[in-house]
Amino acid sequence: MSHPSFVCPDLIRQRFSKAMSDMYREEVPLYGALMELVEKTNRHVLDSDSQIARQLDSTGEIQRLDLERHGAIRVGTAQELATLARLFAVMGMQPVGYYDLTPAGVPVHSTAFRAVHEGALQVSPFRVFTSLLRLELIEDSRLRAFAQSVLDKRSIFTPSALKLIERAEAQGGLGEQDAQDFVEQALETFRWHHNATVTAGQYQQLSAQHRLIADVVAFKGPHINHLTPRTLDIDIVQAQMPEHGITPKAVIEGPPRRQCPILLRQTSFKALDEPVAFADQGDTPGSHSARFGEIEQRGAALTAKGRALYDRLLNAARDELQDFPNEANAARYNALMTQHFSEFPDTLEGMRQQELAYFRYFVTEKGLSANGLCDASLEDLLRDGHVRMEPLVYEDFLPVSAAGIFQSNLGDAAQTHYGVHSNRQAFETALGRPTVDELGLYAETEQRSIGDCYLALGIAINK
Ligand code: OOG
Ligand code: NI
Repeated sequence: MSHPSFVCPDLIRQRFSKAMSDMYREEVPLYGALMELVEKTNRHVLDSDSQIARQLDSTGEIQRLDLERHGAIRVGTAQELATLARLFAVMGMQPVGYYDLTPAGVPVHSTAFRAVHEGALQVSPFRVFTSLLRLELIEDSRLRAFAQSVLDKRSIFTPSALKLIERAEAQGGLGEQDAQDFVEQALETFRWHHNATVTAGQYQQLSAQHRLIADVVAFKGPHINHLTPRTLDIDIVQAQMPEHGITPKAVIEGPPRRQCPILLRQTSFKALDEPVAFADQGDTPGSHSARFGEIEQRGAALTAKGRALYDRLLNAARDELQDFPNEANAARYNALMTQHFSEFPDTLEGMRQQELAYFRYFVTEKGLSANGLCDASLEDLLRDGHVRMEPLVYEDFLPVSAAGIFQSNLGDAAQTHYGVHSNRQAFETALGRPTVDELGLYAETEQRSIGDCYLALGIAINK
């Protein structure tokens, strides 16, 4: 039992997510413009589609929609990653999933820090996609040693943040004043730094190896590189971005548009060129681009079987395209995706019957007033309208999409091929703990909702 005067970690996360959004809005005004466009679109969808409005209302998602966002950061060393895991743990966030981006030519592997229980996600679904640079992929051993020495010298956490993390671990939580200080101090880690820690020449060398390496190594800390609001209709936002002075990437990543959205669809606008001061250049501004904007639309979480089908159809469409999606082939890519995904059932019932997605079940009024249900199966309850279902929201990320988002910001010139294999074990060693299996979390949430229905209807759970 945690101490009664401790602030609930979910509330610390909620406050932190708001503080991060306020900071980013101030630093990157285009993020504010994107937020406004997303809010307007969401209002339009809710006003014009009563079914979506009803669905979001019944799952409670309507209350978290405006709070919902994810961010992304990139770190350079095992120690930075392990300390971040401790910092996020203070806010009730655990590393969920392992994403290897090297097959797509991006020298990082990643996880997403997020809340794991549906109750906690409801308070704040804030997630941070966190990548660890794989320095071992720098071929030039002198440059590798240089990068390592620069990273070893920096400390990305304030002394007070470290103290508060230790206190939270020792006490099992933080009181009100400590929680406020923690949010303020933790925010410092993610702030943009105008001053680079390397000279212009060193920056060029790192950047020539891979632009991402320069982004991680040349600065004081892992600046948040985007914050992504959740939209209810990504195609509308993509189409309207240019009118709002925002240029989107060529294609929307993830599955095509469907009646029943699945997984995650994402689009972004290109990273901005921003002035920075290199260590040897005094006031002569250099420039660096890292920060961009992104929006996402979330759909149903898929089971392992559903995910395998998704991966197969995505690969088939991409194989047929024979190229990375880009401006020139965008229309063909979209057509191929729609064509291949026609094989994926596009009704909730179809997805449930084929066990492609996870669901949450709710007792209906009719169920509550019915008698003699003690022998009913879930099938019976659904058929007779005693229970209804909504898909579980996908709370995670997609490696192919993430690589597409990275690439669109690095420029096509950055397409490198690495011969190495994914190394979850090395990542988890760096992290200091295993990553959580996301499918297990969805399965538990689904089971809990079935258990709640049985309880409400007086059905023995182990029948
Ligand atoms: C992360 C890119 C991936 C997503 O939403 O898939 C990502 C990064 O650029 O650091 O944010
Ligand atoms: Ni993102």
